[in-house]
Amino acid sequence: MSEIIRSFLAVELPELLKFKLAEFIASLQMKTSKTKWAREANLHLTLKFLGNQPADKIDALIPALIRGNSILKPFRLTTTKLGAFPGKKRPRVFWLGTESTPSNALMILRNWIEDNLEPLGFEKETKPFRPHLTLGRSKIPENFDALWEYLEAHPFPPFSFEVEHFVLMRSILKPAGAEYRVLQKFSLQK
Ligand code: 2AM
Repeated sequence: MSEIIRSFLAVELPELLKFKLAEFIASLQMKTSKTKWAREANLHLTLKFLGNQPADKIDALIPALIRGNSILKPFRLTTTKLGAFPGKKRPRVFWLGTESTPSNALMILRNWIEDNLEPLGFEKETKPFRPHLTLGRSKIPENFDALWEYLEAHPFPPFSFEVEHFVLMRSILKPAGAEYRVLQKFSLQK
C-alpha cells in the first residue's frame, strides 16, 4: 500500500512579504491572548487543499500540473485588508485578502487546477474560492475590540509581487503545529 500524504497546492510568498507579515502578526499578537497566530515559515495562499491521499495519486497529479507551464501566465498579487471567517463578530480565522492583476488571473489558475485534477480523482471544490493568507486562528473566544481598533489605525500596507510559480506542499502535522515542505514547483509560462 502506498504511503498517505497530506498536501495542498499553494502560492508561495516572497521572503520579504513573510518577514513583513511576521512583524505585523507580532503586533496583533500583543492584542490577543488566546489566538494562535501563524508562523512566518508557514505563510502561503492555498489554491486547493488535497487532504490525505495515497502517494501514487499525488505522483500522478505532477505531470498534469506541469502542463500548466504552456497555458498559464504569471500575474501580480497585491495584499489587501485583514478580514475574518466567518465574520468579525466571532472570528475563527484571521486572514489577509489579495487582489490579482489581471483581476481574474488567480481565479483562472484556481479553475484550471480544479478542471485538470478532477479527471485524476480529486473532487472539485464546491465552496466559492475566497483567496486569502491565513494569519491566525481563534478557537477559544476572546474580546477582539482592541485588535479591531488597532487595525483601523495600523492596516497592513499593500504589498505586490509577481506569481511565477505555484507549489505542491506536503503538510506534516506535529504537536507544535503543521510543518510544510515543498514537494514540487510548477512554473507559469514566461
Ligand atoms: P486556511 O489557510 O484557510 O486555513 C493547509 O492546511 C492549507 O490548506 C491551509 O492554508 C488551509 O486553509 C487549507 N485548507 C483548506 N481546506 C482545509 C481543510 N479541510 N483542512 C485543513 N486545511 C485546509
